[in-house]
Amino acid sequence: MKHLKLKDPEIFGFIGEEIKRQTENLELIASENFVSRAVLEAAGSILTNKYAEGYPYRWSKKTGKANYNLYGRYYGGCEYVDEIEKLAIERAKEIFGAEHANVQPHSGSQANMAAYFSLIKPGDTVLSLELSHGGHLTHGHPLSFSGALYNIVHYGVEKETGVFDYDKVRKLAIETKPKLLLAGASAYPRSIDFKIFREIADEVGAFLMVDMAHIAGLVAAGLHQNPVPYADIVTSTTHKTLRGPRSGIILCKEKHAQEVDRQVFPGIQGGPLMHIIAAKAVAFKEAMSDEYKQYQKQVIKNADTLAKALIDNGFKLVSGGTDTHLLLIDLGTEEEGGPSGKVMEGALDLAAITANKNTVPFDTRTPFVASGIRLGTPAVTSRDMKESEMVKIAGFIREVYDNYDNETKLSEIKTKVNQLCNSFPLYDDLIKDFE
Ligand code: DSN
Repeated sequence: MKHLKLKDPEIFGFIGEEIKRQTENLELIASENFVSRAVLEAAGSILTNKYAEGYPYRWSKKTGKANYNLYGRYYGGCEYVDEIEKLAIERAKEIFGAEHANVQPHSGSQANMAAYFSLIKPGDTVLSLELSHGGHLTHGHPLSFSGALYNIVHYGVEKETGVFDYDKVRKLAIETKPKLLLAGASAYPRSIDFKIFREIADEVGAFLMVDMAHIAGLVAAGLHQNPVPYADIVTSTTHKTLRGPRSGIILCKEKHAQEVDRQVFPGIQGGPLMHIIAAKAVAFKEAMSDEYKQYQKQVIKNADTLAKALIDNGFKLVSGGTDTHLLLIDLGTEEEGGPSGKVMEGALDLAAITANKNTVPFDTRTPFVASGIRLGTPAVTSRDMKESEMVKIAGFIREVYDNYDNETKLSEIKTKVNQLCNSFPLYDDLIKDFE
């Protein structure tokens, strides 16, 4: 980092502060993770200099297939980035058993936009999970392109159980006849049965799209049902459980492949981020290893242990626990007293615990205040924390809850949290650049 330090000490300084924050604080945001040094090196490489609009193949008019022997770029000098993108594509296909992979989406939102544009037309009906029940902005929120362009109908979870009643989803699908049924969530702690979603889609003649952003790493390790065999199109981010760089990906059936490619480029995006595609390829290689499978098993074990320990500490969890990497504390209504999600998030921050406020199903507070805290174990597991640390973390969270308006106490908890983090080193050699 010597060049950055010299040329731009302000940015250098803030990166230094951020690395300190990431290493000394307890990262419990369910959608965040720590990438490997190899992924980081690829993401920070000279590949950022290269324009490569197009694809490392062309769709052959004769066979209707993608042909790696036909030049598909709009710029010269792509011979090496072609090889990189091909590796990313082939590895993604192998991991998830997909017929086609587009590794160019810059983000999950852009992947979702390309999926919608490939399958349906503005004004068509989409049936998806309500945001406050665990869905996502791009699954039809009025402020997102998805809500603005399509006729959105939502299904939700059951008040008593916090999980889907698939029969109710089916009934709603029969009543509303969506063109697109969307499965996938950003705050749903339980596993999802994509086979049932496929059956419902078939019953009403809808396409099935799955956004597996949160669970992609678990799917890659064979620890969650794989949506790829069931869905027309599967989208994902690559930086959550999957532990790659901040980006997106689309997997689909061959019959949708050309249209998906067209929608990503030139439909939505321009030049692909080749440094990030290289980092995705590296992450995909890591995802094929035994070590990665062990890591994902530990993510789930840790989430389960954290859930049980939180319950032992008196917390209520949406759906009573988790099957995945994610859990959702229900802090109760305003009338019941206690901190809101917003207040609890702030108190956790003061204790060096990073998490996010989240609405819970049937929340009576606004999303900006919210009645829940969403937690996840991918990041703490990447720094090698195990079950005994999860029990300690649940204890810290209880202490924060009991002292949410006591800054002195929160500062004492912070010291203990920092100590715990310091005994699980992260990016040690990188930190040296900033000392
Ligand atoms: N913002 C992501 C999450 O935290 O789940 C979803 O895009």
